[in-house]
Amino acid sequence: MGIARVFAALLGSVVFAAGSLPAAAEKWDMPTAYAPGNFHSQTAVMFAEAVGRATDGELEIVVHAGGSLFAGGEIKRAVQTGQAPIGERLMSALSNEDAIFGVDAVPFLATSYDDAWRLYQASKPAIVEKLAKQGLVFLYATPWPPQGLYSDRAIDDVADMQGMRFRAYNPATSRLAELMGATPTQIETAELSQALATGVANSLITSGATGVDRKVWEHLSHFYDLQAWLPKNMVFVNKRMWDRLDPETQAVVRGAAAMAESFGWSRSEELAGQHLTMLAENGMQVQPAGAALQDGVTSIGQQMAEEWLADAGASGAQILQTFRNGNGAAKPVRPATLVPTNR
Ligand code: PCA
Repeated sequence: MGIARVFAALLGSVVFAAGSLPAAAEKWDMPTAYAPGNFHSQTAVMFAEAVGRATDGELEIVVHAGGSLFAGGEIKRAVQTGQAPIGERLMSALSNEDAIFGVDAVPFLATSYDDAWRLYQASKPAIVEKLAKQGLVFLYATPWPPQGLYSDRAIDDVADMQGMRFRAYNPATSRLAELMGATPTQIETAELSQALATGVANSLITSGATGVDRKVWEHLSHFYDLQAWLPKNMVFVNKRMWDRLDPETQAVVRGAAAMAESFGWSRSEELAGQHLTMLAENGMQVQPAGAALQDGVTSIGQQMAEEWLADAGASGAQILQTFRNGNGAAKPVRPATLVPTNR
């Protein structure tokens, strides 16, 4: 497809290191949790291909999407313990380990791609440092499209969520469900269709991307475009495995990661509207949240922002200050050559 060609064209920038390779060929399995067709998974595959080409196959990264190698909830630990050298995980799913990981799932803190990028830049040093302490090397992070509310009935107000069975994907979505009076259950996307089919859940907050990946229109009827936050997936490497790479190969991996990140951010933004169109084409009522619902979730969001700050302490306050001062570089403009040629 066009995207792959575009990515290949960019390889020139990392091929410089191809003359200097690791001593012996390495194969790295890369577990990820989301559908093979999802743009995060596709970005990971392109990243892997870029590394493979630029190292002439000396470092081969094989993506295992859809939780096929490790379920989403197991990936971080698998990489930390060296069962997998590299992996991708939803950052905010780890907020029980450190509130810093939950910075991008605070409702209504950063709701546009530009703000999400600035929040990312403001929080990145703390995230990188936290992962380093856990024996992990951070590579790149890309956002899911803005989060909205799905349900099997009309929801006009937060009160309508009372007693709903709510699918959560991280501690913040569980907390949000509780504050709305719903009952949360933590479910990975790989299990989402089944949970909806069996009635384990009848509502959730997620992106249009996940709604499309899991064909939620088979079970749910309404989508409210809250645009509440843009959570990120992040890719990290086991430090011991990283240290086995020579500096040139590390530079290749970093270069491919930077390209993957820039591509992932652009692709997410491009797809956001298309996903909502697909939900509507498949019979869902796709609409902005009504004022009462939007206001209700916003005030819950304010409470959650205060709770997050209390958990995240001085480091969280520093991140918010940097973000609110408008610091953090502006989002990179996608190079013209990255525009997909298939549309
Ligand atoms: N999809 C993932 C996380 C956020 C998103 O948009 C999920 O639903 O698990």
